[in-house]
Amino acid sequence: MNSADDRRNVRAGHRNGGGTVTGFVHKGHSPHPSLDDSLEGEIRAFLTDEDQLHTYDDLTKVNPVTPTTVLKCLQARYRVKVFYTHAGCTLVALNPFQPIPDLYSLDVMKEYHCASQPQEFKPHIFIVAEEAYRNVQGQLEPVNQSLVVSGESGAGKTWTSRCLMKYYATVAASSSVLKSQDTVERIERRVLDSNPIMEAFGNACTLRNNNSSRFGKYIQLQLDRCQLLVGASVQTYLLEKTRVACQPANERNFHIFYQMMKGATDEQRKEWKMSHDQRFVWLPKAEKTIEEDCFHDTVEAMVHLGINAEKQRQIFKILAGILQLGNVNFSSSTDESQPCNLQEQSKDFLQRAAELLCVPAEELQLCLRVRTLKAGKQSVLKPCSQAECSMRRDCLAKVIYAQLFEWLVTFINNSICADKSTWCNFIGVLDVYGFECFQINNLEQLCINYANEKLQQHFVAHYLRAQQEEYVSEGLQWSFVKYQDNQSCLDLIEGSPVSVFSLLNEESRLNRASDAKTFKVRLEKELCDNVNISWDKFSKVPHFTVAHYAGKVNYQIQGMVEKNKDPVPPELISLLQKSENALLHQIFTDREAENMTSKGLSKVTVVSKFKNSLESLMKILHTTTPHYTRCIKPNPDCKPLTFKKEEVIMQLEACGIVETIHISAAALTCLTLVSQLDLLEDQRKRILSQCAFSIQCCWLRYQRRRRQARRQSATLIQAVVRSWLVRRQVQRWNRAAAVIQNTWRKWRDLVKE
Ligand code: AOV
Ligand code: MG
Repeated sequence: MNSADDRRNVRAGHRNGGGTVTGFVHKGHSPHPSLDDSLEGEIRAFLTDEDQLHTYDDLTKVNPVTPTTVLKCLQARYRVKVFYTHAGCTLVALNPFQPIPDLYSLDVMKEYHCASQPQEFKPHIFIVAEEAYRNVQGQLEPVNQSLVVSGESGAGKTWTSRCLMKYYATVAASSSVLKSQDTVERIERRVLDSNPIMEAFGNACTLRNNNSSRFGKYIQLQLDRCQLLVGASVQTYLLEKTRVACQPANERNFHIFYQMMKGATDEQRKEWKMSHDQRFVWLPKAEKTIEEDCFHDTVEAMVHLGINAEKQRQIFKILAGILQLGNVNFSSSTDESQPCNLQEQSKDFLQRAAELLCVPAEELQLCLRVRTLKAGKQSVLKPCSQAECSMRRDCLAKVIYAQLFEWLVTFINNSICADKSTWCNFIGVLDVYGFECFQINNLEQLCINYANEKLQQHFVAHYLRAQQEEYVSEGLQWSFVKYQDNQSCLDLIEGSPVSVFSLLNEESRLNRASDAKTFKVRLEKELCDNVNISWDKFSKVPHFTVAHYAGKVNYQIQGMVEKNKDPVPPELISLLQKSENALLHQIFTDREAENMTSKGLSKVTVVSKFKNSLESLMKILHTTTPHYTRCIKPNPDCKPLTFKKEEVIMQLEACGIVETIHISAAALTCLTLVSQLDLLEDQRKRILSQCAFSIQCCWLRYQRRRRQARRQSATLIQAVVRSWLVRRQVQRWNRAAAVIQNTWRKWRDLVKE
């Protein structure tokens, strides 16, 4: 809908009593010549009513719906510490950036859970939770539910999903059912305890968020026939493993390393070969975050999930080994036929790393410095350059960490997943890494932002498009609200035959040293027609810019192909398979690990694997009823209770909140109409005119012609709608609206006679 239409419709609604009819078509000339002026006036009127702004629980009630009015309303609510607001079918959650006492207490949970109409309570994440919980049972048959939490990095997705999990662990607790063995913790507890472990190993402090998730997570909470929580299963997506060996400036490694450094006992320190003042290259210092104080909690959670003391020892020794490995450096070799030597001060670190990883030090050193090339049945040893040695060292750390993470997720699943025969439905909670745009972005950000594009598409497809199409099929005259369809951006990234991913994969399969410039030339040549990609001709660094739904992001090409190949030299895997650390040995001898290398290259590229896993996720989401929560980050510096308008408006626009409100507002109007049919004549007239502008026009025309028939006809509408509703038990708003329109037609014909 263009802006003129938009305003016209808004006006029509306002003139007739304050409801919004935004979205309904007004055909014919406008009765008001200076629409712009009057709209301005209305906005002013709305905005001067500042005292009342915070009382709008649902943004669909804001009138007129414009980015400015929506923003004002959210700001007013934020000022009085109200952080949740409905936006039709979605919930907007503003991040307070400080703990709010009693907002998520047990009593509050109970209140929402026990209410007969929770949606009449103040907006809260628990309303969404409760709605999904009640929906699971379904009217005819049970329906799985998904809670999709989105928003940019630091907006509050992980926090929100934790709240959701706590809610279900409380209201759906199988309270009296204690597991047969006393030693086994209750299932709700174990499900919740998966969080601190996964956050310790998968979250890190970034420039955007001190506790930023560096992996995506979809957790399915399994419910039995009585709707009690009997288990859960976690699916994770692409851990940003490069962080282990390389942290962007002013960012940090994964929390677990800091937790170990801070929380270790003297005995553990001795075992891990780290002194109090030990400096590790891979543990950059940044502003202190509370996450590092949680070692005890992490260990406790491990115990609850059944990770015994011996396994824990093995895990921490592996992690300590990784840290030592980070301090190993190589000197450059003058003779190319000779491998680079270890720097003198690195010898101790290498020795310690080998001891902690339980592999022979000699062999570890050899693996890092010498490449084995297979030529037929013969092996040729080739010394590595200084850069190659460092790359192999980093690669070793990354592969160990990533496999350890996978092992943990599998372990958690084994510990919390219920037997298929015991559960029948699930509520899924999706928490992925939020949209990111840094100074330097690479394959990691491309994947993260691609995941967010996918989710946005799911939202658009599922809600905005479906809702509008339904209106049309119901016979409502509906002017399509323009929403941002991100299909073209997704085509650019993942489409076929040519896209960034397909070219990246081709380049990765060519077994040649990757060259950023060549790749850039190919991108430019093959994708020049796509409006979502651009290049700064004057930039010295090869890069490309993608126009995402949430903003433009510059991606640096250097290193992208290599990251996509993610090669693991087979010598490293063989070395780890020999480890005497039982856990390390185990995770590298299972089938998965064997698949990992083929002539030293991963068979499946990083983006292909990621694309496949996201597609399976989308398939699951499509089989469930989704509920959307949009987390908004009110300021870029994570400051408590600080609301920056520019920051918020950008996020509102990017995720299509205003369009969502427009569409929902129309449906809401119909609801009001139907539910208030018992009102007096003139009130009804007002509501009717709110329903659709077309109805209103007809009503006025009719009124002029035949005043006397009015009462009679209105009664007729009421009767027809009522009987229809009763007969078909229709509860859906848009159906009701369609009925009203049809009735109107009948009524009009009647009047003509
Ligand atoms: P994210 O998950 O959306 O970012 P988080 O959920 O980690 O963001 O939230 C960031 C921080 O905001 C948290 O660590 C809390 O300190 C604070 N916070 C969020 N929601 C609330 C709330 N409701 N009440 C109090 N504090 C809150 V990322 O994982 O970076 O995409 O990748
Ligand atoms: Mg997060």
